[in-house]
Amino acid sequence: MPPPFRLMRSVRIIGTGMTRLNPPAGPRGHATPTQLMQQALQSALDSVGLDVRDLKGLIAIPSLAEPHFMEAHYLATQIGMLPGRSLIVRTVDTGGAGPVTGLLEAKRMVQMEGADLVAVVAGDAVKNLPSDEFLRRADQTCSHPEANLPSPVIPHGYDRMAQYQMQRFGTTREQLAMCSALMSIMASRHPYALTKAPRTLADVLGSAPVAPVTNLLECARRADGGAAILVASSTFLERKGLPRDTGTVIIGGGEASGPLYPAKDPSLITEEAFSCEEAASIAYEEAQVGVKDIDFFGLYDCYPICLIRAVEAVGLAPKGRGGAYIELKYHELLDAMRRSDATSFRPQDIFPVNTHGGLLAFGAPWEVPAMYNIIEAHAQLTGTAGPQRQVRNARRALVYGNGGIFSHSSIAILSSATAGQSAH
Ligand code: MLC
Repeated sequence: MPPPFRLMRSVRIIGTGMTRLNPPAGPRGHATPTQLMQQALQSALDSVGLDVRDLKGLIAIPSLAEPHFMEAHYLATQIGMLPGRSLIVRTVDTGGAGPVTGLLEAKRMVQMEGADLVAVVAGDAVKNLPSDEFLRRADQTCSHPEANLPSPVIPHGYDRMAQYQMQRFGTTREQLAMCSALMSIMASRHPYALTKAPRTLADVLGSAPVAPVTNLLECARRADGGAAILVASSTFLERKGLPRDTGTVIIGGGEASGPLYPAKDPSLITEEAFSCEEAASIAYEEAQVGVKDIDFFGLYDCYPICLIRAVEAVGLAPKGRGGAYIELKYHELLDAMRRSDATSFRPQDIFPVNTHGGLLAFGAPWEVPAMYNIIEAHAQLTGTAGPQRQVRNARRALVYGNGGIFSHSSIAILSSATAGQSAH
């Protein structure tokens, strides 16, 4: 007799795991990216009492410190998931957008390929690469004679986009720097964040120059770390006897692509170079929600211009006004900080964005950090972010990953299992 037909009601994140950032060296030295991936995956599986043998799919994001041919196959073989039957593993490379692309791909694998439990895993150890080796590898990624970007190539690439924003929309140098100060306030409230104390605008503007309008404290904070998320169908939950309201539901997603490197000069850059707005509109449309329905935003912020373009793309600020919006929120936060004590200060009420501190302040292990946006969103939607960071009544979240230099944007919209969206 065929098994009874069961409607798959939703696809959801059911567990997350992460290593500490910059974990101390063990007896055999610092953990490799593969070891960080394995530790994070194990902690995600442990969080819901599952085992590697429960996995039907695996998506891995390649690392910079120790890249492997077919990263997902390498990892799946290492952990004993392969060889096996009816398993599917894939490597996803959309740069820093990888974790969100991976999340959306995992949803498709659950819906279309019958893989009812899929892990998305990333890990890297770029902090422990010597600076010159890190730069040699990082410079190669987006370098091209046509782009004419000096080393460090990536900071200079984003700097050029920031100069475009300043020339075209009047964004100020201070507004760019405020992004870093804002993120440091958020990070100071997360126990795992590398940045432990808020920094001032003067700290940011006084840090070492890296490119014409970019200083050291405005660069993604290089780190080692691993992170993993588990994506499952509602039927998997039923089969395993897990509660029906476990996790957060993936209710929509969108992706869009831009060029790998910017035009030679800020005056030659056009709006098509940014892919975030398009990805956001696709995601909103699929989820049938708008910006007002979102309670928490996990926005990619490798450099200030990325955060400024993100607040515009998701609709928190009109086009061209992202810098002004950041300035407003920065001053509101400073006022609230002055007026309150450590327990009554709730920055998340004013700015429910990156409550963990983002790439600028939490820490950025190369292509891993969008994982932290997803993990923080999951914590917010399951009400487990803790009193320092919890957004009140968080029901829906938007997470954004960006790869290259605005070269790929992936956005997912998540809903708490109790927000009445389980029909998606
Ligand atoms: C660096 N430091 C910071 C910081 N950035 N501290 C606080 N906040 C930040 N945001 C600290 C470091 O921890 C270190 O302190 C010190 O400053 C020097 O940093 P460094 O990295 O060791 O210096 P150096 O080797 O000279 O390199 C500087 C740099 C490099 C700016 C060239 O850090 C860099 O390239 N960073 C950006 C990395 C990057 O581009 N990531 C990808 C983003 S793009 P201490 O105490 O530890 O010595 C993206 C898209 C994609 O995300 O697809 O990937």
